Amino acid sequence: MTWQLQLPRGGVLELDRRPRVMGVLNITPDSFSDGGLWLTPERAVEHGLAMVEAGADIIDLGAESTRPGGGVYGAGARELSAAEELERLLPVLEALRERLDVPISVDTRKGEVAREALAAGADLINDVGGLTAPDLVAEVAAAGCPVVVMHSRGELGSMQRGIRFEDVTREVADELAAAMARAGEVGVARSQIIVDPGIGFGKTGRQNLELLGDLAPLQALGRPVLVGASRKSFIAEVSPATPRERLGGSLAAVAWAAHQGAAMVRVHDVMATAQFLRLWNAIDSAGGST
Ligand code: HH2
Repeated sequence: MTWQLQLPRGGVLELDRRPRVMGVLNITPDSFSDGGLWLTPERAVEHGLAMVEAGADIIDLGAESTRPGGGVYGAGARELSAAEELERLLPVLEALRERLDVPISVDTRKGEVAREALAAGADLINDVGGLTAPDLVAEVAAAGCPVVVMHSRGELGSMQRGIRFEDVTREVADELAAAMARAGEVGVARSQIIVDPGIGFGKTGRQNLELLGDLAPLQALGRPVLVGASRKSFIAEVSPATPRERLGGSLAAVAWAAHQGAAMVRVHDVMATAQFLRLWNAIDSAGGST
């Protein structure tokens, strides 16, 4: 199975069931694992270039943390105005665009930020709101760009409280299907959508594990699947560790994603993940029967 997503600047993002590496670049003071590290534009650009050098196929740029509140992450992230988000984002995006050929995705929940980012050379929009914000959906439809539709329920500030799923894999897939259908009605082409189960967004640790262990209902939607489990706290629930000590657990999640044919993994540790996947693929090509 291969997918060809049309990029707004021309060209195609080709995906298949061997995961591409999406490197996380958070230009935020408050992200849970790398907040504050790449806050100056110079350091952010340097880190973006280094991730591509280390094997990233795509860079995901985020200027607003989406850390959920009400649970393991304390009070959660502070919500930014579109102007504040753009002020952080644009200098880094513009500098990276000049120097990078790989697709650049922008992680935002705001239509205005999506519009300005696409005008400044972003290739796709990563929406952790799951296409629920009408202004963002309208911008994505107007641009015709690829979009990551991540599953989440409720508001970031409260989504870790009162979590209820009867059958998490089935319900996440059904809710993503409904989001795609709603977006389709206002002009977002299904052929431009990447789906994401939203690991850590309004789910318990156990539910995150169940989602990672069974991507089949998501694959059945017929769209490429992106998995973002890197350094998340459910890893520490199984094996206690600080965010930066969670590489082993993050790679276990990448292994399960690769085994089930995910098209992309969103990670902080690009070099280790790229090496892991190269070996995975080499063993597979040599006749491994996983
Ligand atoms: N997770 C985070 C942010 N954006 N986007 C997608 N598509 N999938 C994810 O799983 C996902 C995401 C949270 O991780 P991070 O960016 O490291 O932290 P923060 O939100 O605190 O900036």
